[in-house]
Amino acid sequence: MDDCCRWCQNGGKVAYAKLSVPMPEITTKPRVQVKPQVERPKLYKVILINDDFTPREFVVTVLKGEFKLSEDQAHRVMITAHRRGVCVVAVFTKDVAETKATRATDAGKAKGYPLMFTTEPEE
Ligand code: TYC
Repeated sequence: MDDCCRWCQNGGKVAYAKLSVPMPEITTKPRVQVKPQVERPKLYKVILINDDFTPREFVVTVLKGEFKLSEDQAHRVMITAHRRGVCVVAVFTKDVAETKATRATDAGKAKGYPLMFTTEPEE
């Protein structure tokens, strides 16, 4: 007859404790909506502004060079700005829009023209 220990009174039998107790399965629902890991970058419009001095052909050349528009697309954008005062050229991420607007404006400045491109966030 084996004694378990001097504190046990189990009639001489050794008592073995179960060592691993199974955990109850608990599922929890997140209290707040999980934010998606990737987000679409905010887009910015590059806007061409009309003036009375820059030659039409120069505006078309800048639009083709900086924004990769075809002759036809560049002419349409130029004539829209000429008639209405402004025209959206294209949309890009913030950095790209600002860089292109600055480069295109500087191209006019280098020739002494007041040609102007600005950027604004899309709705
Ligand atoms: N209005 C200019 C002209 O008549 C041409 C022009 C068009 C200039 C569009 C700027 O964004 C512009 N020579």
